[in-house]
Amino acid sequence: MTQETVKHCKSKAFYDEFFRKGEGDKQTHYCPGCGHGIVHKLIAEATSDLGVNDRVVFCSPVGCSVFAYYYFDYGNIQCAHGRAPAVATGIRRVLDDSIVIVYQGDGDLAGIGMGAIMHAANRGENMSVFFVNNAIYGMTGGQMAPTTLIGQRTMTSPSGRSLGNEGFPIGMCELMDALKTPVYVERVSLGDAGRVLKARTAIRKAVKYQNERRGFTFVEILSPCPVNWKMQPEESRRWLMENMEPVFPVKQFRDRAAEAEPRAARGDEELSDSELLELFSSEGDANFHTDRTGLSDPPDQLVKIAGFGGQGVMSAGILLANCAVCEGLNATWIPSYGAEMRGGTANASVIVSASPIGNPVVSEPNVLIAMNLPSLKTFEQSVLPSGMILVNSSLVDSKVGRGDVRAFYIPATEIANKLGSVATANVIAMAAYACLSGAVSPETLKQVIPLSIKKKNLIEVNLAAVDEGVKYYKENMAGR
Ligand SMILES: Cc1ncc(C[n+]2csc(CCOP(=O)(O)OP(=O)(O)O)c2C)c(N)n1
Ligand code: SF4
Repeated sequence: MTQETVKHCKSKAFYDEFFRKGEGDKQTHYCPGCGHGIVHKLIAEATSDLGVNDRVVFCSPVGCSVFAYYYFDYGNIQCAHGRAPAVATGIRRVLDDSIVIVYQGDGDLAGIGMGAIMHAANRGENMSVFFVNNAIYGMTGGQMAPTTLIGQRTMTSPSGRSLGNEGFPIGMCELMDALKTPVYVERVSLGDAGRVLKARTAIRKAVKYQNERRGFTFVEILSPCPVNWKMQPEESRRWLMENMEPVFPVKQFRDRAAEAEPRAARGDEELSDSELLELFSSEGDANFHTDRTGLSDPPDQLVKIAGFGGQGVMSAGILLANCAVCEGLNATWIPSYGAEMRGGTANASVIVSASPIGNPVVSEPNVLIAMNLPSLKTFEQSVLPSGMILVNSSLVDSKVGRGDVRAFYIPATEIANKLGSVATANVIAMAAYACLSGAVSPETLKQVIPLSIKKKNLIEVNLAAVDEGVKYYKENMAGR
């Protein structure tokens, strides 16, 4: 009788070697007896066996598994605490072929990230979530988590979690099961070898269903944290089975994969550029492109438009971005609001470029449009040398202090008042900027305004504001 050889080998999803800084550079960073390592292994085996390793984007949490990227030969994104499901949503929707793995602890998922996970589940995002529940905040030294058991002692519940003060531990699978959308929800345990095998099956299913585009899958894994539970590894396994499992029943809550229609590939739902513009404009008919034939591409415009709330800096930014898109350029716009609803400071960052834009953040603008004094003071020093600063001189009585930038002044609020609508100061400044920079043409501004402005009775005055801005440019700035 020949004896079958059992060969244990490293999953292809793991790096051949991992390097950590300092002492212990060849050991994993997990404590002896920790469950994270086992979960890593089960995930690695699942993706390897399904042949999807090169498509995996692993969304790491903040928690002990923050360093997951040391071990996996996957794409990895380190997500802000609790936000992995939101990050994963973005990845999954943009990289249609990706396999997105969300890996979170109980503090991360059920504490700070409760909103993100519930909404991702409710939307039915096609992703696999692995929720490692060790009933405590491991990384930060053992504080109480949403899943800490009644009576369990932690750093922040030294006399034990109390029902009266902190309520019951939260059952995440039970919450998932209350939603209509998730396709697969199961709770497993790492209490002993048999349970680990069941966890293996559950993890495989979750990845497989995602690969088949079935929808949202959620596996909660009850996992020991011997160090913060202040136990030896073996004792922690027993404690897990005897104390955690009665509170968090180990079972399959649902498996609706067979009935779930595979999600459509991304291309089927995509909108065309003109449909997108239509969607974001008030009226609709945005199906035009200004002809840039014969015009050279403008240099990249990194624009900061700043003023107080109510001055229309956000809408000026949107206007500029829409104009750029209509001219066949690329554009991004991101708002930044002060805490006040009105009267506070606000600024919009806009990038206009003939090339694809990788990062919409404008920390060093080459154009600053300062609609009030605090904006000039805040952003003047951030402008790149040789950049441009356009100041609303109606509200800013000081001059630009820097000698290495081009400074222009326009009494935008005064001109707007003469037109009968102070709210058009933003458009007047924008028209002057368009002339100064050549980034977009004033004609495009006039085409986009009727689409951007919701109140129809304000269209005429805003079109007149473009003319006024151009006029002021010609009379006072041209040729400088
Ligand atoms: C915004 C923010 N708040 C708080 C923290 C501190 N913090 C780091 S990890 C963590 C909790 C980790 O616990 P858990 O998610 O259960 O993972 P574990 O370490 O047990 O695997 C907290 C509160 C942080 N890094 N960022
Ligand atoms: S503190 Fe707990 S969860 Fe973190 S590595 Fe150690 S045993 Fe694992």
